[in-house]
Amino acid sequence: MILALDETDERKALRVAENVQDLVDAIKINWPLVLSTSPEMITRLARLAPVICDFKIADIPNTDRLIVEQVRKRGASGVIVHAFTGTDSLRAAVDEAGDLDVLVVTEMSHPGGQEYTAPLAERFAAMAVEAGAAGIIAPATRPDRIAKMRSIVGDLLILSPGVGAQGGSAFDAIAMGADHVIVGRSIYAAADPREAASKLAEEIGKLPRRRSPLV
Ligand code: NUP
Repeated sequence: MILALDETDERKALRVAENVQDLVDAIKINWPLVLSTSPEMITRLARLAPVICDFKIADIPNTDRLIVEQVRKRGASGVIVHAFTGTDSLRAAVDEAGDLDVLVVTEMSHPGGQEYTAPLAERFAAMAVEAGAAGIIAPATRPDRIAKMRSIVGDLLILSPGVGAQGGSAFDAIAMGADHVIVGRSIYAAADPREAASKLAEEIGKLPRRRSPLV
């Protein structure tokens, strides 16, 4: 399970991270937390757990490369990149990544994800394999699509957001082939984040684990 820490209050964010760090495989951070605090947050959180920077990088190869370099230097373990910018951009990100896991967005979990990302998701997944990415992001809100993506990406990591607040089930996502679920509001906005994380861990703990923990 991966915590999506979109909490914009720095103290609360750190409190939640410290509270659940032993229950999660990684902490994913996105623009809300980085912009409300500072990029230094990447390094601070990396002392607690592996950090995935969900910056959804989507630019020309040179800019992608420069962003990945900064993420890597700050101590992150993974970075999320879009595929729609094309093979050259994706390859530039992977080439710069080194030990950093590049995770490629396929089909997005929200309803709008069905408009533009879903029709191209199979191609994005194949691009991730060809570019040498570490894994993909696939929607827990549509678990059948996780199974489809698994048939394309083989052993690559599949991380699935959309659990809880967006309506998806952690159990179903893992049962359909995800390696990790990504959970934000259902944990960090819960009255008791640790209890919420424990319940989810218990739910998915009933399933056989496909692989060892992330990074
Ligand atoms: O398709 C995606 N859906 C999604 O929700 C790709 C993502 N990276 N995310 C991210 O996962 C989203 O930006 C947020 O950080 C997290 C889900 O949060 P929540 O809905 O569990 O609060």
